Amino acid sequence: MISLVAHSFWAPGCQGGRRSMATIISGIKTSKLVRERLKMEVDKMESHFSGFRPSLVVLQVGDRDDSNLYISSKLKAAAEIGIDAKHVRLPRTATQDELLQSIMSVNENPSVHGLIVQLPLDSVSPINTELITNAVSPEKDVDGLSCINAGKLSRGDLNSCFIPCTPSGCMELIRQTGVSVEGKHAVVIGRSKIVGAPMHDLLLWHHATVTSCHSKTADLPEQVGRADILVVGAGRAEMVRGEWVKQGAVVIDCGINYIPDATKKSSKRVIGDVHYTSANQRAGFITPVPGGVGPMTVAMLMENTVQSARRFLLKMNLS
Ligand code: NAP
Ligand code: LUD
Repeated sequence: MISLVAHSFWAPGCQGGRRSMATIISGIKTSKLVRERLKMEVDKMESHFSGFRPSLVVLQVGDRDDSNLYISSKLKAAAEIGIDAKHVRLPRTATQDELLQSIMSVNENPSVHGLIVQLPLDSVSPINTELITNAVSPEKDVDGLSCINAGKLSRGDLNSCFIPCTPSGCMELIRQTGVSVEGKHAVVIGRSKIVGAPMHDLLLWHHATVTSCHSKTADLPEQVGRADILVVGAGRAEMVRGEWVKQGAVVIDCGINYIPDATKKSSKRVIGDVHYTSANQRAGFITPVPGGVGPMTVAMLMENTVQSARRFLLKMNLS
């Protein structure tokens, strides 16, 4: 395995002398490696199966700035790899029935292998998000958010499901550290369907002992202090303080929080859920924000789409 972790410098000024800072796990480098590998595979598919390409549809309702940014990264990655990606945007006035109709038409189109509905839905009419994520055919659910895929993951049936992209990207980053997950104590902060819950399941089935924390957890600093591997997805800017972190831990920060910054052209910048500078002095490995988990989410969506295309070829008896 090629290690893409970058050793940072020694920090002066700590009491008792110099203290080692954490090794930074680069999501930019790791995601590039994944995308390069996928491009080679897609090139092969194309030449073996007369122009066949994996295909992805990204459905969006409305026009949120953050969704627009994430979707444009997904379309760019797809184009580079050779995945045929289509962006379908419904207006904010779209109804639940209209969105369901769009999903059904993609479900029924055999030339599309992957379908995601970018969340949150930016709609003026009431839409049941759970109903929407479950309307996506499980065979095309490359976000892994349907009950069928989530259920398989929770039972450890990892090879027959789609694993949600952010937790899958986190596992890839943990793999980069060379730290084995088996037998470790992992702590996950957050229990959402897209980050925390599937992250718990993935770590569990990679044989960690897992503690799930959430907004009602009474003793968060204490729980964090027990983690050999810490994954944070709470949506609370810099909530996890460096002092809580166990010396040498692997710290994976999924948080994406926009804060005002007058020095930026956009007047804002993005920070994580972990207080990076203090955690950097305790952790063994740490992901930055930006440049950590975010680019991996995009790369793992590409991975799932190629996997879906692979399964399609197998089903057609073509591969
Ligand atoms: P979410 O649906 O709002 O879930 C947040 C979770 O964190 C909930 O389970 C909540 O607990 C828990 N939580 C909130 N405040 C807490 C606190 N003070 N202490 C302990 N737990 C707390 O958010 P999400 O969709 O999972 O996203 C989480 C973060 O990850 C956000 O910053 C989001 O932008 C980011 N994200 C990043 C990526 C990426 O690719 N980098 C992908 C997805 C999400 P309860 O269940 O009790 O409410
Ligand atoms: N909905 C996602 N909603 C939001 N950051 C993403 C994301 C790329 N159905 C569905 O794409 O997987 C999803 N499926 N999500 N997200 C968040 C979540 C969804 C978040 C960040 C990034 C995708 C990303 O590339 C960069 C980084 O962290 O370096 C740039 C961050 C910035 O704003 O500058």
